Amino acid sequence: MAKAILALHNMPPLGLEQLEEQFELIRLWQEKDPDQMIKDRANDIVAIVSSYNRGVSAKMIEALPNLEIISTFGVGYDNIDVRAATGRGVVVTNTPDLLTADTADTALALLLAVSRRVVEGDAYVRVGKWLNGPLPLGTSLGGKTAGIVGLGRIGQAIADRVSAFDVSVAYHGRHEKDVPYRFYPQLEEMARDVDYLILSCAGGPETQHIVNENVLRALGPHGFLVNVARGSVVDQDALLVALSNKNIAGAALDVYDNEPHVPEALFSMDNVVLLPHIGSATVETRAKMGQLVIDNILAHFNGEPLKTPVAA
Ligand code: 8YV
Repeated sequence: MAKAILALHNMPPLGLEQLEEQFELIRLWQEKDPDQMIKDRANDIVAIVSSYNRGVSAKMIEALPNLEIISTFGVGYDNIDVRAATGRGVVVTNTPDLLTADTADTALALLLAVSRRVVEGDAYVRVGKWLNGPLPLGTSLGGKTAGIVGLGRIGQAIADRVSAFDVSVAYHGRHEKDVPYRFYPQLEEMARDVDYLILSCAGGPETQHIVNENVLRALGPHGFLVNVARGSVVDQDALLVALSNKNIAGAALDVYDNEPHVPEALFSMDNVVLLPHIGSATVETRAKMGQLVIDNILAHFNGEPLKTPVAA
């Protein structure tokens, strides 16, 4: 049996070539008929390389009888059916830690951009509006409070960074932690008390639409939403209504419901900043993430301990 790796996604800047030393590589995005390719090679596929926008369903796992490992290019694995994988004895690995700093930096970039009208200001200069008068005033960060949803590794790194800007931190999550920040068991209550609601929690059914109409109303007309987590955490329709009615001050988003599709209604709003899911998108970090994806696969087939298995 030929041992093949099914890559659902490329991993720039590193690429997948190292895997070709030991395995045949199926680059699915280059295939004319991806479904047929998977059917034809079902018995040969022993590993999958996935990513946040190319997930692995129970159906796919079931269709690949010799699958042993799913190695995902990212920290989030909400689009992988880990239960189905574990049930079949398939191991799942991800790339935690490496992308913590870059993703927290992205949250800070969004926070600053939306508060100080950075993107709007850039356009203002380019199109010559400055000649007619100054940009409307922005909002200070200092002295404000940020409520972080999900104080995991990325959330903690965001807390460290906003603290340096003299922003107080509160957090909401499943458990209270041993940290010097106020814990809110109720998200709506936290939203009422903070100026910035920053989302850095995992996606998946537990956090689906936890930022709903009530939470946005509680955040209020002076509150900003920053999302570097998953689009699924926010009820996107409720967000569109809150933004267009100015029920919240603004939103800065890196992630959306149906990426790369972004609701067009957002394009014309000057109180939003939109990024194309670039939380971890730096040359340095993506190279390290790619290497870890490869190292996990090689460790598995060499009978060595996995570097970063996800908890089943
Ligand atoms: C992606 C992410 O992994 O880590 C995650 O969960 O969402 C991102 O960092 C990255 O865009 C590569 O697929």
